[in-house]
Amino acid sequence: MILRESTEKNIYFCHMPNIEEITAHFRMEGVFISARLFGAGHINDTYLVNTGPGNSPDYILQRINQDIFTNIPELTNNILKTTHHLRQKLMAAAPEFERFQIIHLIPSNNGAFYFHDREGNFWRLYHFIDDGRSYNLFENRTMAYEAGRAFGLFHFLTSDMDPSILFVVLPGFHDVSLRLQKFRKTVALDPAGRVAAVKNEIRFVETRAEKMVAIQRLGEQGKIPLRVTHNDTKCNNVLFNAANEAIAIVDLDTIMPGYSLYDFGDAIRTGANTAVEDEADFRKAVIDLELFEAYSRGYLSFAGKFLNPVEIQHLVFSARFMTYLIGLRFLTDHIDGDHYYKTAFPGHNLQRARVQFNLLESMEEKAVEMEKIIAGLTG
Ligand code: ADP
Ligand code: GN1
Ligand code: MG
Repeated sequence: MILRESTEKNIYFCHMPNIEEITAHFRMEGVFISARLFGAGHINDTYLVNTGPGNSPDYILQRINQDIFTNIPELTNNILKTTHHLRQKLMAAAPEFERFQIIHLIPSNNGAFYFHDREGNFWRLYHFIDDGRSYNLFENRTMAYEAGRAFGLFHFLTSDMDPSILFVVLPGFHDVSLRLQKFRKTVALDPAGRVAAVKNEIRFVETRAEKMVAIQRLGEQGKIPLRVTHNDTKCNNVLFNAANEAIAIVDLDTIMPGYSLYDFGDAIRTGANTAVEDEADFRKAVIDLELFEAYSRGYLSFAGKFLNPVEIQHLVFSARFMTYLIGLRFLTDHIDGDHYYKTAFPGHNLQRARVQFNLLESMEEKAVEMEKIIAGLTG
């Protein structure tokens, strides 16, 4: 047993698998020296693998969460198709983009880009971006601007890709009607006996439910296009160098067809927020308009070139929508007994949901200012 290193809470325990044996199945340079748990993701098990001698590269090894991702060959194909496209486009782009790195998968010995072990686990290896750091909150406007540029560039470079060539890794991932159905079913079943204690949160969800289908409706009406989207644009999925420049986007599991608004909204939810996602005092979580302006400016410096007017009109709403949706998912998981997200203590998911709901309320209060900021940037 080892203690999981996490920037969130240092109290996740898990068994340390035999990393040396697993990495031997990949075409890795250098010789295995050591490995440790790494990062603060809620989904996969992530290890930093050090190799030797001397300057031989380090790697990120991940056990992909199979409870969530059930078709790993197709998921891997999505990553390969998209990273290949991004790399080709970046090579042809202006030299100022040279600092952007596209993470790449290391082939396994049999030529696949994952290794399926005897216990049925799927493993993959990425090269490690060693000058990249991730943050659970942006510390200044430069970082928010840079993250906005990184996701804007991602959308821009993939805007000529046909999203239908991608596999739908998680059907209905951002489908709020489905999420509400699951929520209501879970509330009715009350499997962990937690419903009575979260009546206020349930009311909070229900009073906003009807309005939240707006983006889905725009899609159904053909007013916004399906694009190649990342679908998990939270701030710790961007890596920064020491000069606070964004140098890579990670966590590519959820790349699939989606709406640009989902990616924009999810990034604002975490990147223009004054508190971490599981802040104990949820009142600290409010929208920071300066970070919002900076992210939007960075994003629109690329996305302004191809978003349609309806997408632009709904940018501010998308931040409220994604904050609602993720709050709803945290609350559902809490009521369900914590089966989806990794948790470090009882009530962790409820704490996360409350942070989202407080943040959403502050976005509702600041909606007019947020609209003015977008109007000023797109004017
Ligand atoms: P999860 O799906 O569990 O969030 P991620 O793929 O986001 O897993 O990985 C967890 C963390 O590991 C990221 O937030 C980032 O800090 C770090 N990370 C992931 N891939 C790389 C990489 N190739 N180079 C450097 N750091 C990485
Ligand atoms: C998960 O993998 P990670 O920790 O970056 C989740 C996202 C949520 C996020 C909330 C596949 O992201 O959808 O927005 O937690 N990823 C999946 O922190 O469910
Ligand atoms: Mg992640």
